[in-house]
Amino acid sequence: GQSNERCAVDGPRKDCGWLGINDLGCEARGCCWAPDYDSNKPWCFYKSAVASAYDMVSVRETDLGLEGELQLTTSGLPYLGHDIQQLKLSVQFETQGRLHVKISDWADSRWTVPESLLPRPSVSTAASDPLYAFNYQQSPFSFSVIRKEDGDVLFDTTEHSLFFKQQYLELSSPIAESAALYGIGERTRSEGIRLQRDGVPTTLWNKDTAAANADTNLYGSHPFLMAIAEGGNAHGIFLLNSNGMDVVLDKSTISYRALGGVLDFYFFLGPTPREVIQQYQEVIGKPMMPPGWSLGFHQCRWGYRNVQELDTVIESYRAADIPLEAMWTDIDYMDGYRDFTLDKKNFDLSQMRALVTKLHDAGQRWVPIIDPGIKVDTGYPAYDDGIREDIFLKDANGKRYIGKVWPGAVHFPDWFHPGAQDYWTAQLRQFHDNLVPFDGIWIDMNEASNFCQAPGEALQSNGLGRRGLSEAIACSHNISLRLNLEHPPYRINNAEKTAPLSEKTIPVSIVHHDGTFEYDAHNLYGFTEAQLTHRALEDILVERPFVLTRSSFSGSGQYTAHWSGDNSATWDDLRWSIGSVLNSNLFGMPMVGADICGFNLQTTEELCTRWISLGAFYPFSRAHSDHYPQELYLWDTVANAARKALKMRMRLVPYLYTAFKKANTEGGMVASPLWYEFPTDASTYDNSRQYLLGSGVLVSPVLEKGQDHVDAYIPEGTWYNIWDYSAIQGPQTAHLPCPLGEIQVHVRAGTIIPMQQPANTTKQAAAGPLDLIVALPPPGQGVKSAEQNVDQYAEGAVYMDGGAMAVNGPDSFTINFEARVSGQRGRLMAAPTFGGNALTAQHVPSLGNVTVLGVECGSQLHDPFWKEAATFSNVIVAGVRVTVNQAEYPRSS
Ligand code: MIG
Repeated sequence: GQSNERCAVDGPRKDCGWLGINDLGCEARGCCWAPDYDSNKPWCFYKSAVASAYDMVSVRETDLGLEGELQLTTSGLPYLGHDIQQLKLSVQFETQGRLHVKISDWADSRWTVPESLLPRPSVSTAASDPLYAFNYQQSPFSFSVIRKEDGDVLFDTTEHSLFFKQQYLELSSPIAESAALYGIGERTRSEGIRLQRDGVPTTLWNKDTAAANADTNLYGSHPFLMAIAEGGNAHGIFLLNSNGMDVVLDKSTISYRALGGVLDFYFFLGPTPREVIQQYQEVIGKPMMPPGWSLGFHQCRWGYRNVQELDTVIESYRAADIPLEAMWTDIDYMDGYRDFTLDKKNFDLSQMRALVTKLHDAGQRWVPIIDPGIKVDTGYPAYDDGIREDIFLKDANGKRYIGKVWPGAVHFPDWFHPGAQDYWTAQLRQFHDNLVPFDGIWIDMNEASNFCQAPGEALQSNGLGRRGLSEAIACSHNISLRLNLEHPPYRINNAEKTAPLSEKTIPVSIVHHDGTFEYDAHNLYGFTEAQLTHRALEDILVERPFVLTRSSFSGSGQYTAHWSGDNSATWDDLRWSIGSVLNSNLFGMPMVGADICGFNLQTTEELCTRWISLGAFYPFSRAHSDHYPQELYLWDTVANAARKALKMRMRLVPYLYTAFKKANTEGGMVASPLWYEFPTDASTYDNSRQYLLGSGVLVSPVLEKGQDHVDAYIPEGTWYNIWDYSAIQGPQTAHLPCPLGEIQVHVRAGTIIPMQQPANTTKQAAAGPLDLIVALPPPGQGVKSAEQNVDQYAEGAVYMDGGAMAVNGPDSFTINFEARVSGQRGRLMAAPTFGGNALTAQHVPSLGNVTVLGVECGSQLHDPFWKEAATFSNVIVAGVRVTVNQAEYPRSS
């Protein structure tokens, strides 16, 4: 027993407590207590018996790799519970860049993320020439993953214990101190997206904590890590496990500590960051293709009081000539916060219909919010249907769980119930078909958030029920006192408190219809809701679905857009928003934005001005606030900035849409950190102040009060200011002027950017011709073409599909553009491919202005130089317009 041993205060400490444990609690665990104010060493730590080991007692080769049996030989950390004696190791060489290493219980009876929710890629033969080697030792069992090319050890458990207990799994590996690490969220990263190696656990446990709280667990869980080694080789590690967990990174080690499930690891060998993301998305699914309209600008506020107020906002945007694609409505529209209903007085049915008709007639959209909690209220159809179909979550005694959210007492749908999809689709359908035809759905509070403070807390459900019966409803009592679920022996660092896992959410002792414990599936609640909502909209709408979710898990990006949650109107939050947008992209949810101008607190004119200049270039661009009126037309400075930035966004919609199509079909990010494109440039690794949209647009905002310049890192190559076309040469850090109302945005030489007209809705914008910016590198620089004698080269593409449901459907087309300059001759080519028949592609726009950057005005301007480029009507060379013919451009009819 460890209790007779002495406490080695100066040695390495293995954490035996949690934040807030005291000397008595610590001693009760038989551990050592030694406060240490100078470092972040644990104060409560084990005396010994800290090792755990297994032997591999048998191993055999399989078609895909190998399978082995592990037997416990050394049991450690008795306080954390009993060990599972016999384990199964399965190693699969799935693809050249992807290795799958799974350690589960021998009987395979433990919780794993259901295939129905996240189908794993099927593999039938082992990769023939993988980029990795997998090595193992039998006694004690350990394994390592090595990059064959250079022998780099990516993961190695040799020096570390393997713990596999009922409620505690642990596996660790060295990770090079020189590696730049990213991922492991969702979390607002106050220090930027590069992970700190400070030993503070990053906790994955979905929680309704405002995003304004930096460096704590938030709404989503993504156990995915990206590492860039010195020299630029990247790899990824994904632990597919939905249980609560801590991931601890210090200078030399990464350690995973999960509260259940199995150790299901995927290793992605890259070697580029883009390839790592693509390999990751082959497992979790590629990002959904957003409908084109969702790339317009969105306005929301919590606190719009009535239809007239919505109408005033819409009209004011029109009057101010600021783009507005979609008007949003928060929970205010509902009748007593009942989902799928309208408040009779302030959001009268016929007035709401008239408003939405008016929006639709103007090419605009309406998106309402839906929360998962269904009000307990007999006579309310969503409640009655749910009772009849028995789809609400129940406690272990078979009683429906009662929680508290905005409507008062609620039941929560059990998304794992086989009837849940039909129930949810039917509710959304009746709302859409019989009440108001929404264009997309915003799902909030799906961690799930629960206001019940204590079991038995009385709920004032808004007065009387519909039938006039008075209700005496209370938060459900703790279903059963499963303390081992509420307070597992190992405490994850949940919201940095000593809170039980169920704090502010559905109790973890709830059992789903299929027997799943909420303990295991908690982190999947928002993911399943998003999946069901997406599928419901596929049935109900004729257009591609648009769902916006707060809570997420690895794989959510296949179904939904995401916003970063409740930020505040502060300069810190403005700055942090870039990291949140980039992390969401890293996690496979590229359609993402932060609440522009800030959600909590009163914004200021200057902050809001800077925020819209930046937010216009978020992949998902929505202004939202907690009751504060901060629509963009309310201040002249903000309105001017909004017009400037949002009109440029509207110009860029074809470019953005094409970037989303690429992510949707090939995998990848849409907004990316600079290292995504420039992985060997170490000066990009700590940059969380700028980002790229697609591979050709660089966004460099001002993020501090009172500044009129931005210090922007300009990566290798030539870059052109998107407004005045001035060129700047990288790599350098440039001190660029950026007065209030402006933002620095650059186009990368080598890129052709498709642009539409600067209208206020995507529909109007798409009605006009397509313009191109052809950004040529200066002669002799950055030539990508394999062809000989090409001095300047640029390429780009545009994908369009008229908003059809299917990607690459019959109405879709892609035009690949290439510009080549050899000596005094230039040529611009457009090569179309049609998803269906060229004749059915009705949406091919005509070509408008083509702006060619990177050629000198003068000798090259005239014949014969642009004769061969002669495909477009108005070609502007170095600012001068020349007329050419349009022979080669595909015409629709
Ligand atoms: O308890 O619906 O993050 O965007 O405005 C707050 C009201 C509930 C939280 C969301 C926020 C939304 C608010 N919701």
